[in-house]
Amino acid sequence: MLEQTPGFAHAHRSETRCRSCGGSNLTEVLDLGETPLADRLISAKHLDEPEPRFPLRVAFCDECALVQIIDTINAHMLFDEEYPYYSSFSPALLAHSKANVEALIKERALGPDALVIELASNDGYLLKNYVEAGIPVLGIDPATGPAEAAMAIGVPTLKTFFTAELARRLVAEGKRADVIHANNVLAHVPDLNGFVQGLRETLKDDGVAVIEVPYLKCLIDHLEFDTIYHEHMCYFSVSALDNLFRRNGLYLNHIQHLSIHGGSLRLFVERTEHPKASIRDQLAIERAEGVDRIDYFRSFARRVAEVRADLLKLLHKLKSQGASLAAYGAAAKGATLINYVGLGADLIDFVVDRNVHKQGRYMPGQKIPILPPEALLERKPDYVLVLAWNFIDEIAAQQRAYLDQGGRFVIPVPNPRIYAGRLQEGMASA
Ligand code: DWN
Ligand code: ZN
Repeated sequence: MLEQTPGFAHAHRSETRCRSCGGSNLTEVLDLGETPLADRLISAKHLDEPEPRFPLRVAFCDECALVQIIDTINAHMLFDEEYPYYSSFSPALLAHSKANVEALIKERALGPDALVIELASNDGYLLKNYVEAGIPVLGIDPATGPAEAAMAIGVPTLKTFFTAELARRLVAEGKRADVIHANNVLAHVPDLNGFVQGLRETLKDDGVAVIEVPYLKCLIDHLEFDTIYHEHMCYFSVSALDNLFRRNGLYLNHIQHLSIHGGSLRLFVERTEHPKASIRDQLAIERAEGVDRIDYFRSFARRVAEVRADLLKLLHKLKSQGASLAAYGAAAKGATLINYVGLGADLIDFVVDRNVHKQGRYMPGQKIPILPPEALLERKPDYVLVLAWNFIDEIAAQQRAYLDQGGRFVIPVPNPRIYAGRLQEGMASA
């Protein structure tokens, strides 16, 4: 099952140097223990087979302020033919991407002679909007299923990883882009500097790279520790991003704050420097709050352990009252949460998810079965732990009938609490 890849003696490597600046001043700030791969859902026929588990440790670089995991997993294991994530199963994500594309087409007067490239283009959830507008596009994504789904809806896609070498090939073919999208991929690349150099090569002189990343400050402030898993090698502050781009001849000129995925940044990166106030202001905020210094992370591990204790206490209390429990969202972050907190099939009867590629499989580690959302009204669990808490509004609207019939949600972070269709504070109500 574990494939040996040249130059990768084993599936796992412990880093001793920073992924961005190469420095060796990495200070560990959180250890989530031996963890299965978050998106490696188990199919029924493999249920009895040994499952790979790897250390999952987070460190801060004292030189460039980058927060990163020190455990690198072979990318071919993370994004293989079984990779189950399809962006189009989230209407909110589709609407978010469509609005972004429409704004860029207008702002940059993009037309049939332009070229838009997306890195980690998945199932064409974003590029399809350019295709509909008659603007040439190229998607790049190594995951077989999503890439083929994109091609099936008319989004040309290269099924491969984006590297500096591929960038040089594209440039040689005359494919330099007016706009490069890279959503939720900068954190996923093993060769960060090579990836950014590839971005620079592939961007037209007056082109812009529009990049979305989860924002480190939201992760720490809102205790979103479950968004830490092996696919996410880096956790970005504006300080660390500014250092990374500058070192590779690009400039972070503007940022927008987004609520998606628990709080993200949309970065506007170009080949010439003309920073807007949004950058200066956020760098000043980070300096003032110490996001670029180790002390900011000292209490994180303790606070994460408190969430684990509180969630376990709440769920065991509900169980002891005779309640039945299920969960919503076979998300990667859900795999981190159930394995770190220790939520097994003894506590959670099943997980539901709209993604048909996930249904019928089992959650990594805890092996909890994944069913279609209809199972909530069919089996009527008393409580549902929302693992995809980042889409709570959408899921609550969709599950109105379940909530109206007395079903209740449990929201795990930043503090475990009951949700009955409107937020109820703390645990007291349990
Ligand atoms: O970086 C990544 C982020 C962007 O997406 C990837 N590495 C993997 C993935 O992380 P995740 O799996 O934690 O992401 P989501 O988007 O929070 O996953 C939500 C899950 O919930 C998906 O499997 C889809 C499902 N879902 C659903 O069943 N009903 C989502 C919505 C909105 C719904 O209504
Ligand atoms: Zn560094």
